[in-house]
Amino acid sequence: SEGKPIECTAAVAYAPNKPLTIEKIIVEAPKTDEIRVKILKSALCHTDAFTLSGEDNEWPASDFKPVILGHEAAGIIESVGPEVTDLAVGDHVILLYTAECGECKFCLDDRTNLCIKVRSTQGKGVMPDGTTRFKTLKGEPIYHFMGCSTFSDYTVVSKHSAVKIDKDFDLEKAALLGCGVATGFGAAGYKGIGAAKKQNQITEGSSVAVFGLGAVGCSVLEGARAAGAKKIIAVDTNDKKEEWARSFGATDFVNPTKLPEGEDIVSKLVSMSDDGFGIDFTYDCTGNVNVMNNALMASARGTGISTVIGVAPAGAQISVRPFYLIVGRTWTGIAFGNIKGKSEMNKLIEASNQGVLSLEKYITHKREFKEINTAFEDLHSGDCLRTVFDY
Ligand code: NAD
Ligand code: AHE
Ligand code: ZN
Ligand code: ZN
Repeated sequence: SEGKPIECTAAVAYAPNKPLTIEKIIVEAPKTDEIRVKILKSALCHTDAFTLSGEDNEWPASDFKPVILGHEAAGIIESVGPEVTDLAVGDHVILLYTAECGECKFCLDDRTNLCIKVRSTQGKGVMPDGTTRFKTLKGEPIYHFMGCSTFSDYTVVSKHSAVKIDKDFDLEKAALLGCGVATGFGAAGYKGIGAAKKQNQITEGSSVAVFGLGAVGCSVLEGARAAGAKKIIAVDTNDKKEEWARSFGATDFVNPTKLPEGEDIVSKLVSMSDDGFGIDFTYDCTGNVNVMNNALMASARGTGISTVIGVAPAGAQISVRPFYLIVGRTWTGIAFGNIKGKSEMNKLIEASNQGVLSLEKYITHKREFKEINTAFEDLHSGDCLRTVFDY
């Protein structure tokens, strides 16, 4: 089908909070600098659910356009458009919602991964030329999502939005490296991977607190263990997460809703630090701005670093007394673990092969692609880290 449209099955989102529609669609051929990928394994991330809720700043409920969601997946290149030289038909790839063109101001700066080559059109749900490669059978455009749109048998992405991996690396594990688990592990900065803007790497013997123990939070825990943190405090409102958290390296578990009368999570965490001045590295992996505020306040006076990873609903704002920053705390945020997807993916694969990053433990559910709507329910059940779909 080189150069020709493909008819295939996709799960299309037509309106906020409505189930996805499984239907036949047309996927156009890749244009210049684009590739068409046959998706083999895709996972469901909380951000897909967040977007489907209509609460995403870039996909406001008011003008929700039909869109194919999904951004955590691995597949095989079916065809390439003109000018594609570093990727070829048959290559196994992980899709990158944070692209890496290797040439822009941000790709040339080792402090960040925020490539801008395709970001503006990506935020509008179209390809770099402003049009879509997806159409309904009636010929209407269906929009792209995060430059990936993995909830389809085939997708078209920029050549900058995919990284080639070894053909013998397990594709279910590869799919997870497309978002959540890579994000948390990169945020911890083990051996400089992602490295949370280099200076924010978790150091040997430090204290860490992670709020929100989904796939993202659990991979921060694993990254903290790998980086040699001494005290790793897992914080979640769901007690069922404690066992998992400890298996990923947590030394302590705190449920903020179960604290004794008059005690709050900030003073609790500060009291757990060796010197009583707070926790060296804290992370929000919930998307809840009150948690973000608490994570900052619980970080250490003078040297604490608090990282926002969770995606907050449209309009939500963080706020603390400025004095918390005056006395030396750093408040920062991170996208895709600050990982440069093309140049650093092999470090994550190596960490997986060495057993430092236990990818298989995050796959708690497996489903057929056509069961995708049930998978959204799994995500909210509280006992799911990642559901991986088989296409
Ligand atoms: P998830 O929903 O699976 O996990 C969230 C966890 O937070 C759950 O265990 C839940 O019990 C817990 N939680 C909810 N409210 C809490 C509270 N008030 N205090 C403590 N714990 C609380 O989500 P996920 O897939 O792990 O993603 C986590 C967040 O990170 C989401 O907001 C997602 O959109 C975002 N995300 C961001 C990036 C990025 O690059 N910045 C990448 C992936 C995911
Ligand atoms: N459209 C959202 C952006 C939300 C957001 O922060 N996205 C994260 C990835 S979440 C993946 O599960 C991110 O990496 N952002 C960097 C970027 O370039 O957007 C909103 O709130 O507007
Ligand atoms: Zn995600
Ligand atoms: Zn770039």
